[in-house]
Amino acid sequence: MKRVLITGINGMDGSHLADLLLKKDYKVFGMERRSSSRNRINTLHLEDSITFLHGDLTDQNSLFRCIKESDPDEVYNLGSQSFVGESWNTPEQTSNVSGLGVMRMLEAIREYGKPIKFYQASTSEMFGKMVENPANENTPFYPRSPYGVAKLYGHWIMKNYRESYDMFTCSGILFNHESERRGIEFVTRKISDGVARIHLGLQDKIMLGNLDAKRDWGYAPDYCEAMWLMLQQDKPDDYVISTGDTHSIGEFLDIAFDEIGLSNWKKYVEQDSRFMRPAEVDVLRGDSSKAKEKLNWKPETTFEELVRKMVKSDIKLYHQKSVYH
Ligand code: NAP
Ligand code: G4F
Repeated sequence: MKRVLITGINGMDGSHLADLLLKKDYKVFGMERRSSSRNRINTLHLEDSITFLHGDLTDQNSLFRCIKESDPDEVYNLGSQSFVGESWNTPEQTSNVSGLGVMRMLEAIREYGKPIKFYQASTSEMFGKMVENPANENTPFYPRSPYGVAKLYGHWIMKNYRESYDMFTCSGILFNHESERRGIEFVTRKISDGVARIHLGLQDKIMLGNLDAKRDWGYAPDYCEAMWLMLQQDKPDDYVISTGDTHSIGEFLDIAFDEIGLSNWKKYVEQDSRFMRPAEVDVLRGDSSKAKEKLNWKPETTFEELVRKMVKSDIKLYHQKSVYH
């Protein structure tokens, strides 16, 4: 039985990846940070099937210990301060976790000595102000936020450890992917939750920032399959994972409101300067031909299916709560 350590286990991707690897018969260890109130909304269903370990990407010794206790064949480093907007408020913390944290985990693996395969969660935010559209593995980077810059350090240090120490390290340059488990502050979940609340009479308006932004949105469980495939190859490499299509926030709103039978979302959406960013990534679109060819991977879930799934799930969640809040 293969053993795996996943950082960021309670996040969206961490929980979906654990679901996938349990199905593939892995022994799963999930690293979480200590918190004053437990945050296992996404992993409650996994409490009896995986082992939780306490560790923090800013604490080197905790990573040594997590590696030792899990003795993994594969490590998926999904832990990160992953909210781009927040990275301007906490640039130092973001750089420490999402940048230096990668180096610390690589050091822990290197010191342990066993040939562990390593996956780094890189991001399309590294392309930022896209110099080529769609972007592929050879497109130059141009990050536009402290988060994007931190992730670029993580990406390069991963590559450097591959070249310096012959380690099996891979990077998935994943474009935006979403699911029913997405954090509530990200625009897609903010919309699906807001639409559910409007449908149930709990809210009148959704306050948003830049409505002109366009993203290449895919479905998180499809993307977790790609992460796993990368570590099953003979040689380590980096891959862009994307749908190849880009959609505006307006298009997301069209489908989300259509799901509750409303055609004119403009009556329910207001722009609010609090949600504007100091520097914006206007558009993202990826070319995942390499993943298609080498990993035999392609996205299964369409944009429309994704939006409808998220709205349906949020309506269901409110129905399941005895008291709406
Ligand atoms: P997410 O839901 O925000 O999950 C991130 C996880 O990282 C959370 O469980 C969080 O734990 C954990 N974390 C934060 N700080 C940490 C620290 N100091 N030490 C250890 N763990 C820490 O993010 P996601 O959407 O699943 O994304 C997974 C990874 O892929 C992230 O690295 C993200 O940057 C990257 N990525 C995401 C996308 C996307 O569209 N979703 C695209 C490209 C790349 P707490 O719950 O304790 O905060
Ligand atoms: O949903 P978002 O916050 O995601 P963003 O910034 O694209 O980052 C996500 O995807 C990256 C991959 O490309 C990941 F690396 C990263 O960890 C994260 O998962 O914002 C999407 C767009 C932005 O242009 C933002 O300005 O939506 C725009 N937006 C407009 N109104 C809003 C809002 N974003 C948020 N979060 N909230 C708003 O009210």
